[in-house]
Amino acid sequence: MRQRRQHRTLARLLGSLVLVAAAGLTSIGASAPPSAAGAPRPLGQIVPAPASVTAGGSAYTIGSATVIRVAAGSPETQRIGDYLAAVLRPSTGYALPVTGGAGADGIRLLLGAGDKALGDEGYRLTSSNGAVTVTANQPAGLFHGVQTLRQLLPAAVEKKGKQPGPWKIAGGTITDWPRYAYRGAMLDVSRHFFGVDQVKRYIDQLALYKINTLHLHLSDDQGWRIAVDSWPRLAGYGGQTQVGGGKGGSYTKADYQAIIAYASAHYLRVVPEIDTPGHTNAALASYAELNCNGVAPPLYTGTNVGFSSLCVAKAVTYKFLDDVVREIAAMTPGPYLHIGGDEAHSTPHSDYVAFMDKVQPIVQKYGKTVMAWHEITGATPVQGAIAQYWGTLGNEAQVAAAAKAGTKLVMSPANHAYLDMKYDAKSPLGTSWAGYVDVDKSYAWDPATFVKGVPAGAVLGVEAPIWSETLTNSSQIEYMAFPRLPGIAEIGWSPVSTHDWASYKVRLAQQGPRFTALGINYYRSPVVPWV
Ligand code: TNX
Repeated sequence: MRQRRQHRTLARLLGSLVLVAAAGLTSIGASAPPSAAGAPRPLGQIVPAPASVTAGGSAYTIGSATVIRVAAGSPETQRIGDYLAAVLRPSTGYALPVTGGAGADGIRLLLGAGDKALGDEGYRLTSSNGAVTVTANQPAGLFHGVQTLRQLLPAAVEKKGKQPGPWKIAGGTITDWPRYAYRGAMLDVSRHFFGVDQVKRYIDQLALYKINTLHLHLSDDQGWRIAVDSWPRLAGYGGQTQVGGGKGGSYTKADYQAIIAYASAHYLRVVPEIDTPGHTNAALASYAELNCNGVAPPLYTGTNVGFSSLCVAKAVTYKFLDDVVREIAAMTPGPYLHIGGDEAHSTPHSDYVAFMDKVQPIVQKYGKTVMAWHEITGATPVQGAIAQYWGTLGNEAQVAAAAKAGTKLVMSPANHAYLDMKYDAKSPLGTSWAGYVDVDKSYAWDPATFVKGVPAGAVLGVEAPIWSETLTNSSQIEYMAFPRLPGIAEIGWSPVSTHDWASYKVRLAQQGPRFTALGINYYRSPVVPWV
């Protein structure tokens, strides 16, 4: 608070040249007067909050003569330029040619920022009357800078038909990079199946908020969702239904690769999850030999958890997992492969430990880093393993001990980060086992300190999972994810010094018209002062 007040004084002293570093943002956010018609949005009024903002100088106005300049000879930069043009052309009505020709004017997307602090995902955006220039060390940084540029324009820029404008970007400089390297969202495609187009739609939305990881929960009791050539009945039989008895579905290998390609083009890595040894009824139903008693159970369409287990004692279990991991690892360019490990209530503890001792090396054998839910810390995580924390209390000594011993954590505390929790008692969708999670609550936590005794350096990042027991279509996913997802994205991206509900809720409120323009179905939470 004190720091914030100092920044406000500084801002006053400097008049129109407002220097805002980290915490200073909050003063601008909360106290900025509503901008006059046609005035640009104040620099920094975006989600996630940028690391540093220096506002001042004249605005840039996108006009009929504006060109998008990309680094010559960089097809990837060209692609990012085309992506930006595809956003801007319909609403502005301008031609906005993308060119490799150098020039000091227009919207410039340039590689080679030469600034180590920006890392692989950071960027610098400088705006003045002559040009808007985004520079970054890597294409991922340019892509994130392009998301910032979108948000600096009026919300109507996201509409599909021509809008009046003007299209101004306030003068100044944003220098921005992420707090955490892992900023994820998980989609449960098992309880209800979501097709490739639905996943792509979610990827589009995740990219807006600089999320860089899509975790796909590809198997559970209710459905196996990915083709495995060596075990064809997994998808062919185990994928044919879902919660409630509907038709289910599964991804062909081509489908999965299409999702990965689309995710990569939006600078998201895909983390495939095959949940083991529990949450495996779909697999057990598909192959009788995977069951200890040799009898395949029926397919399951309810919502109970903890009743199924792979047969830890049988050799075929590990042949099965070796095949599955090999085929999925071969299709997955990202470094992680998630083996679940949660809620294995039907697996005796000693079996669970023995199972994890056998399965983790399989993941490593195929060149992937083991990821698992935090129950893995009750077994023996291999060197380099990542535990995904989904607890609510933050007092799990076992998790802290593992983190001290080198296991990295991805933080998804269910009472803050689970997007399938009901907002309140009136929410028509979702569950409430971790309590109601309204938008303020979902934002009210710090990944670095949530679990007592975890060294700050052990936290790799954050993830917002969305479990789909109650969700059947994109509109319902969006209603649960928005507006909580942008808050989790901010917790993952922005410096902790910017973390402040009072200013965040003002910036979030401004996202409302943007959600609408993008056709995103969102919950009008009463805790947000929507504009
Ligand atoms: C717990 S949290 C689960 C899932 C459920 C979810 C519902 C975790 C790792 N497992 O099986 O879908 O609760 O919120």
